[in-house]
Amino acid sequence: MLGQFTEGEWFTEKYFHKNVASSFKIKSVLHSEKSQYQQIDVLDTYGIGRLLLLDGKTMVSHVDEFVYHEVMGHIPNMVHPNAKKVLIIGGGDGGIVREMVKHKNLERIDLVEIDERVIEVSKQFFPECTSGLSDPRVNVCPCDGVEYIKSFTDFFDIIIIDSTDPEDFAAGLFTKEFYSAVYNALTKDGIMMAQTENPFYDEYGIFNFYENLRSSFSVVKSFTAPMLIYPGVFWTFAFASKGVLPTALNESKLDEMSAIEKDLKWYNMNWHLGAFNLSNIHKKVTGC
Ligand code: AG3
Repeated sequence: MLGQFTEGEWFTEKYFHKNVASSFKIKSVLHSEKSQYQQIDVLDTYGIGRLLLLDGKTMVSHVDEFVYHEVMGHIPNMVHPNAKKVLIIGGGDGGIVREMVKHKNLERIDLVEIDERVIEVSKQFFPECTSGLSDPRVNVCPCDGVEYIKSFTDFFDIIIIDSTDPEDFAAGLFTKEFYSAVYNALTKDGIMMAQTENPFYDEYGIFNFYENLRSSFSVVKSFTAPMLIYPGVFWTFAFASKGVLPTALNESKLDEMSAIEKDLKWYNMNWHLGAFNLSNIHKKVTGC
């Protein structure tokens, strides 16, 4: 036993007002600590390999991390006409940076994670996620993204909000004020991406995040990709921009992406083009 978990028992995340749950059988407990911001645990599990938990919520597992990180990393790069500067807020596990560094046109990638311990624990237990952090274009800043972004105007081409659920210190990453600061920090062709929870359970009132996005951005779209370890699996993501459309692929990137996508496990350009056709429940809950 380490922290609150014991080998051979089950880790359970309860959600949707704690009336529904997902469970994973624990093979061993690799790490457990309380940082300044949250409880951080790493479990090895029988079904899904290593699992990173923040405050008892599933964040990253070997079985599906590539889905989340590939879609967040490649969609904006494939439609931005000429991206050079990227900001990732949250995402201390490094998974999105790993996908970003595959794009040669990027010159600067800032990773702003409020909890430095998430970065260190990820380096130790999820080295396949953090491999991009040593790229010379990457600057890691252990600080508050909400404050960081306020000092930039018309600067980043792509901003990714890789947050946890909209509770506690992450709640500020889903507000009108924050999205307006993101808008100001973006260049004229700028694109913002964010994770936006599960529309079936709609525990946090997803429509509001999308309304908040629409109060700043003229293009606000949504798509889904399965995240096996997140509540209810059916996971949604937002794409917002000042005019760039999510399905207008940048022709000058087609050859590079054809080469990159050969080694990806989820993303390919045909999937990308279809991803923005939404089911009725998804349209209704997001207003997209
Ligand atoms: N971001 C977490 C998404 C929300 C998960 N919610 C939950 N388990 N209740 C993951 C960071 C991956 N880079």
